[in-house]
Amino acid sequence: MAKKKKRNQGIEVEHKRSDRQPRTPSPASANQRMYTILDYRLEKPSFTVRQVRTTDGVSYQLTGALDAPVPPIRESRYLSRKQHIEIYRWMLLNRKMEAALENLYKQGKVVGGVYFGLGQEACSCASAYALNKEDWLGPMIRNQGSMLVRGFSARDIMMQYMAKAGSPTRGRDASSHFGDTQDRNVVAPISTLGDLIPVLAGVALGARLQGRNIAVMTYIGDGGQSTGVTYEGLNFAAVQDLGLVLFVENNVWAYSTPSDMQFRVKDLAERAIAYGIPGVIVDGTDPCQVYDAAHQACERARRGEGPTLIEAKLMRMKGHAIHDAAEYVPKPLFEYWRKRDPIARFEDYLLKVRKWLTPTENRELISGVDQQLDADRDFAVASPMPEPESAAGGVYCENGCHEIRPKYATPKVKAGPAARVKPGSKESEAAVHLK
Ligand SMILES: Cc1ncc(C[n+]2csc(CCOP(=O)(O)OP(=O)(O)O)c2C)c(N)n1
Ligand SMILES: [Mg+2]
Repeated sequence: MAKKKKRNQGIEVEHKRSDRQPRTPSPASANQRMYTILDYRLEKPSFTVRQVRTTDGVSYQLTGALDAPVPPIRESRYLSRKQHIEIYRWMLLNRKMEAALENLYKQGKVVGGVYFGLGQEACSCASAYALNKEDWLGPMIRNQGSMLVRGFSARDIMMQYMAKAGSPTRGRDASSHFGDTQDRNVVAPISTLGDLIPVLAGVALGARLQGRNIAVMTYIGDGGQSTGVTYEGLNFAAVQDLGLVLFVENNVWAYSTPSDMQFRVKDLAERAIAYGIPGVIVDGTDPCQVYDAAHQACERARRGEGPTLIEAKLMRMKGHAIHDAAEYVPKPLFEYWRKRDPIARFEDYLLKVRKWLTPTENRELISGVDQQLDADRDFAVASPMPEPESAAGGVYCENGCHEIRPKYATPKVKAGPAARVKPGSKESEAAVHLK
């Protein structure tokens, strides 16, 4: 009975720890329920982006306190000095690798587009850093930092974007749709938004059936969380007490739709109340807050107590992908978040506040990252493309041993607008057979 009570009040559980917040005042009436959401932030940004319809289309109007002082980094309760520096290095590698990818794209070496996590490095890197080896990760396309932390190299990611023969998918995909279910416990990103949530819940269920509780971490955006499958997956994890750690990366934009057009709750962490699970808010530009929340959620997952929803507030500092110049974003919003840059603030924290890195050590660390990236980029650029004849193999199975026979072989009519085919003509008969 006592256990049941604790479970049903899951949202309260986190507050019994050392960062206890003032008790919620008694409800004014017995009919009124009160819920609390743990909020780690040292600053609560207050701005709104509203869509304004004009005769030419739409634009976005920004209002709010944009000159607020930049918040400090919140001291971590768990991370050692060494771990701080490791996370800082991952964040640098994440950013510099994406800058290198942008250059490769501009040199025409990338096949397809490039997706960036600029401004989101703290969230990607510090969250994945909280996972143990036997836990699982399901990154989204912007979480390239998480993939680095989980053991993929910048070389793997660059080769993948260039569709090289030696890339993780051997040239079968040209962005980050790759994982490793054998060694690194990484489910490949799924572009259908929200679908990773039930998949990761399933991974946790699979582990449970083998007698283990593990943490399974995945991400969803402020836009993607609107999908039905997000509800289904998270609700399933909640009722089954599966160890899902869901980061809702609220980066203000879903492509060109501002979050104000996406949901009406004040904070997306409030959604946790409806699932009956803990909801936490962190400043997604502060790696210490991200790590601490992720660590607590992972520990809860490993204890078999169920999922946690962590909303990370941050900003997508580029367009949706390289083809999107993000012209629709009001410029002062970029200014506001640039002052809250996760890497510059963490660097400042390590050098000036904690004094855990001297300027010389920092320069050495940065040049080590640069050297590693240069070597990875040169290797990736020089490596060969796959042989065209190999294209059909290794798509549906790892070894490429399954022959895929084309059902209809070479088209008998030239592809072209269907309207041009005259009804009743020979070509139209062939077109019917081709369907
Ligand atoms: C189910 C589904 N609907 C639509 C899309 C097309 N789509 C790809 S990314 C995107 C916007 C995603 O925004 P958000 O979830 O906020 O993530 P962010 O890009 O900000 O990281 C959309 C609509 C999709 N991939 N899947
Ligand atoms: Mg978004």
